Amino acid sequence: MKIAVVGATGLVGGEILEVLEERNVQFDELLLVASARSAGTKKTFKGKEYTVITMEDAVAQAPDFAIFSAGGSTSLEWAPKFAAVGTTVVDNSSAWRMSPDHKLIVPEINASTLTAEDKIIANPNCSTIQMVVALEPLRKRYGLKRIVVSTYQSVTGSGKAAVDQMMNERQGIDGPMCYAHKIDMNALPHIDVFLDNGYTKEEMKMVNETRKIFNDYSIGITSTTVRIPTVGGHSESVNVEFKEDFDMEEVKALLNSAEGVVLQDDPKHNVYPMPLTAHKKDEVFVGRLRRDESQPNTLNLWIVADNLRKGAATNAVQIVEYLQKQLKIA
Ligand code: 2RA
Repeated sequence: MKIAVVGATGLVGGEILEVLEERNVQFDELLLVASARSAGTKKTFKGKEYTVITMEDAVAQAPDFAIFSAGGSTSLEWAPKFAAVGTTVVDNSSAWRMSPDHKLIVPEINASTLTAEDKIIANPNCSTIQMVVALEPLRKRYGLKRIVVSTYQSVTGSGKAAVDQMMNERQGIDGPMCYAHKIDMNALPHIDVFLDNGYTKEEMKMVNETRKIFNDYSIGITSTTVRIPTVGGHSESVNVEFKEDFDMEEVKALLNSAEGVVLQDDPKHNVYPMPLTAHKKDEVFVGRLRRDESQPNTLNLWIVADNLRKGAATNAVQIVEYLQKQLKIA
């Protein structure tokens, strides 16, 4: 099996390599791919040195899989070229997520919809993935009526330069700005660009992607996404109204047994999910469960996951694992 990591020199690219190693994904050949500017640089993987190659060279080698984290415009241009030589592409950008002809996959929820004909598969936005993984067992049991979500998103979601800005500010160093404002000691209710409806693209991704993944366009969803000066993971406060009432002990049992979910809910002993404890982990962590006493059938929960892991690299690698194991691709 030949696999390409496209955008291998970026934060998510590096995380993809870590996940491939940790999960011992078997392959015969690994291609590290980046822009012409980065081609020729060296990266070490599992003790072996690799030379980063260009997109053209990677397509010519027709890998079985290509995991992309290289931005939407690169994906729009190059994913079809890889697919044309038989490569199955798993793309982390937003380029294909809302395309009616492409699937938006979270393995715990809808991997079973995949077929060998799917050559460009979209990985959802990080903030969407962790929310739908946590809600899936509750959706199946109680039905979803409405979701109100507020996020507290790690700076790593914007990439290495944003982390550098935060650390420079923390050390009192003037440096390049990735955000409209200082990020350290601050909270920015501004992730991606503002749209005509007053929401940001990030907020509308959570609305639109969630409905597509659950294949339920009746769910009411509203979102506020906020950047905070942390690394390690995104946190989300979710208020979810179900179609029917729920039993709290059953909710905890459903979450405890749900694939990819870890329940951390013991406030009396200061046990609840946090970015510091979710960092470099592949699961979605859920806690602070409490009934919303202001309206029936409604639950509050706190959801944390490493946005570079389950929010991007791990979810993409899990899709490749599913294709290999269930569909016997490569
Ligand atoms: C962010 N979800 O956190 C977006 C893209 N990774 O910046």
